Amino acid sequence: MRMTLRWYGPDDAVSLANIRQIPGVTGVVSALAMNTPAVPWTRDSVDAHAARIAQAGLRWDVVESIPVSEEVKLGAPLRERHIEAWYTSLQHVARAGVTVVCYNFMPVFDWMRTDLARPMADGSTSLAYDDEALRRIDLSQGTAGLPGWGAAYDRDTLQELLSRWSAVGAEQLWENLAWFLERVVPVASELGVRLAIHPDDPPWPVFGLPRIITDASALERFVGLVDHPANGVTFCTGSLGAAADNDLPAMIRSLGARQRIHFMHARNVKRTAARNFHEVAHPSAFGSVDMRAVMQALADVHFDGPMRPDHGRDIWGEGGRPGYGLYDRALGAMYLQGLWEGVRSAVN
Ligand code: DNO
Repeated sequence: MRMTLRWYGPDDAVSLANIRQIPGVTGVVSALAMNTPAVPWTRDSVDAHAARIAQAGLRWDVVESIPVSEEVKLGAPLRERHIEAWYTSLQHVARAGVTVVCYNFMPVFDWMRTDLARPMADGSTSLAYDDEALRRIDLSQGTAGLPGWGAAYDRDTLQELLSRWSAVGAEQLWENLAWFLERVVPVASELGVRLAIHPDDPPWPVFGLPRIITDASALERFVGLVDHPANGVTFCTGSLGAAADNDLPAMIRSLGARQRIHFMHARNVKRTAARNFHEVAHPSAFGSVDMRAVMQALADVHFDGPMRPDHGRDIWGEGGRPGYGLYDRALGAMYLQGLWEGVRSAVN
C-alpha cells in the first residue's frame, strides 16, 4: 500500500510542502483544474503539473479525475468527439508517469451532500447527507441552492440537462458505460495505466437521476463489462459504506482477488437512518465502517496500490475546502498506516 493525499493544485491551501511532511505519505492524487471534458488537457500543462509534484519530492500516483463528458454518459452523438479528448488527456498523464486514473460515471452531479458543515459535539464540523433535505432542494433555478455547487449550472442549462436525462434509465446508462469502457480500456492498457471508476456517492439515485455503481453486484457487473486488468475500481469505503447492505470486506476480497482494486479511498461515515449519514474521523470507533476489517481484507488480497485518506472533518478552525483540509486527513493518514502495520504483521 502506498499512502497518498489529494492535492488540488497550486491554488490549494494545502501545499505540497505540507503533504511531504506527513509521515509515510509519498505521493499525491491530483488533476488539472480544468474541468471541461470536451477539451483535452495539453501536454505542457500536464508536464508542468508533474514537475511541480516531482520538485516537492513526491510522486504523482493517481489522476483524480479525468472528467467524463455528459455526452458520453448520455450516449449522445457528440460522445465520439468527446472521448477523443479523454484519450488525449490520458496519453499525456501516462507519459508523465501516472499509472492510475480515477473517474466517475454519475449523471450531472458528482458527489452530493446536503450539509457541508454540520456541527459535531466536539466543535468540529462534518459533511452530511439527509435524503429528506435533498428532496426539499429546488433545482428550478439551477444549482444555487445545492451545497457545494454554487452557480455551476444556471437555470436553463440545468433544466435542459435534466430533461435529456429523463429519457435515460439505469440500463441505458450501463450500455453507455460499456461503450466508454470498450474504447478506453484497450488504450489505457497499452499506455500502462489502470482505470479506476469511483462508486456513486451516495450510492443511490438523487433527483431521479440513475446511479449504477452502488453495491457488490454492480461492481461485479462493472468489471465484467470489459474483463481486463486495466478495468478496475476506486474502492471508496465512505461512498459504499453509506449503504448498510454493503459488506465492504467481502467486496474487497472478491474484487481484490481478481486484482481489480486499483485505488483506495478510506473514509468513515456514521449512518444515522436509511439514506442519512454524516462523515466522521477515520477510526472505526466513530463510524459505521469497520476500518480494521477493511484493512485486513486489503492485506489478505495483498493490496499494493495507492490509498488516500478521504474527506476529513474541519478541525482546529482550519476552514478551507470542505472535506479537504490538511489536519483531519493527516490524522487519517497516520491512523490508516498504523492499522496497516498491525494487520499486515498478521498476514503471511
Ligand atoms: C469527493 C471525491 C469525488 C471523486 C470523483 C471521482 O470527494 O471522492 O469528487 O473525486 O467522484 O471522479
